[in-house]
Amino acid sequence: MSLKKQALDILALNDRGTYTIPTQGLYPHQWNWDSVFIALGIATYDSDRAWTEILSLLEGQWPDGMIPSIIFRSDEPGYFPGPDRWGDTPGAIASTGVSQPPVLATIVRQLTVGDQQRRKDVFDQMFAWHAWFHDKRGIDGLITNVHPWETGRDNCPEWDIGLDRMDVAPDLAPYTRQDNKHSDPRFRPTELQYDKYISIVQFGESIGWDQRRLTDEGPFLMGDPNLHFILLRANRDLLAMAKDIGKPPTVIAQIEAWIEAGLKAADRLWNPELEAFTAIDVRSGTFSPGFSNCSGLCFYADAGSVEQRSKTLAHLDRINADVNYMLPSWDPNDDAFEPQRYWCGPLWAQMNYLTSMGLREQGYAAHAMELRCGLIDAIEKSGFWECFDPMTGEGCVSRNFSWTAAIWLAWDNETQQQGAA
Ligand code: 9WN
Repeated sequence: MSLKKQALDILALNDRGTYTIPTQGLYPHQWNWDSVFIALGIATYDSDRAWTEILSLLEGQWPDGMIPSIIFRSDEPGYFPGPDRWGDTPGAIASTGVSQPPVLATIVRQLTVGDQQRRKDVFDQMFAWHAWFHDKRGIDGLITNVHPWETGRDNCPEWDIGLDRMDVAPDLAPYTRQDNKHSDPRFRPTELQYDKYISIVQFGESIGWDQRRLTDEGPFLMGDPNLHFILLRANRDLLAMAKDIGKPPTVIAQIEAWIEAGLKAADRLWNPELEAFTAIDVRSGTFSPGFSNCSGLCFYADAGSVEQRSKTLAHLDRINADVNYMLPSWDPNDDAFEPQRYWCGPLWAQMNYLTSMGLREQGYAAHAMELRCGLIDAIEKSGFWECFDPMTGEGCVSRNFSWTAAIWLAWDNETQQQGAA
């Protein structure tokens, strides 16, 4: 069967009418940034259904503007922690109490070229979400995260510094993991990491999900290049849409101020020892020790000095020489590199998509192509997995994965259009 047919079948298989699950079994609900990438793929053959995916995600928005990482749309018991563990959340639909990387405005801008009405329909909700990030997770312009799940990069070794500094809650209520029933435990986070993930959830629930308190007083607080650069880029796209649909000067000025603050604060993520953008433990000032697959998002955000960008390209070249399939989620030079364990090494479709997009926009077509080929080669070898071993191209964790299929379709569509032009 052709790869295109396989990708279309996966999106059909995971379609739940108005939203799409990431994969059957392991992730039976609606995930935030998954839905946005999925919309990008669906848009290649059904723009109305793609738009429904975006609107359904927005239905989960909280009154304070946050769009949660997971919207629990069914009673499906196969995912832990489910709605019971997150407790009472203020959105119209039960959800988690943390967010995920805001790729929404960037993809909405792509999906609505020439369609001012759709932009108008969702603008205020996107603006409110960005305001939420700045108000609730901002520390002098730096966007932080209170939980590794909020970064979308769960067990990346970046978070070890912050997790090592926190204790498992002494009164942690007993729980049973479900993820390891659906996938091989050697691919997934460890038991101790899960105890800490659930301890943070327990803390958030105990303070009624007061989001500023969670940032200021919670057990975990790190600055994340993924959230920071993705929001910075999303603000640029929001600004372009604000101008296109004639938003008032106050709105334009607010977004411009966010961009300026984001550009300035990016320097706080520059690890002087490694000479790369990495996560930082905000409370201790300690930097993460390796280059991850969001370190190169400075191009996507159009941030960083000439020198920072050239050092970043040098890291990409170094890593390209070490692996067979770009771009690993963790630095192959670091001891914590594990090529098959989730965010400790495997390459991920959505990260290759974003990094490669930034590189291409900034004029680094060859580097962009290495990332595109890394993913496409892995898919050709193994199929549409959640992530892939960067040494062998073998698929890891879950198969029939929605965003991997969606990104393949988006790139395939782009190639067809270029060929036709
Ligand atoms: C927790 C759904 C999600 C992705 C994340 C990825 C993983 C969940 C988990 O799966 O996280 O949100 O249980 O491991 O890390 O990026 O959105 O695909």
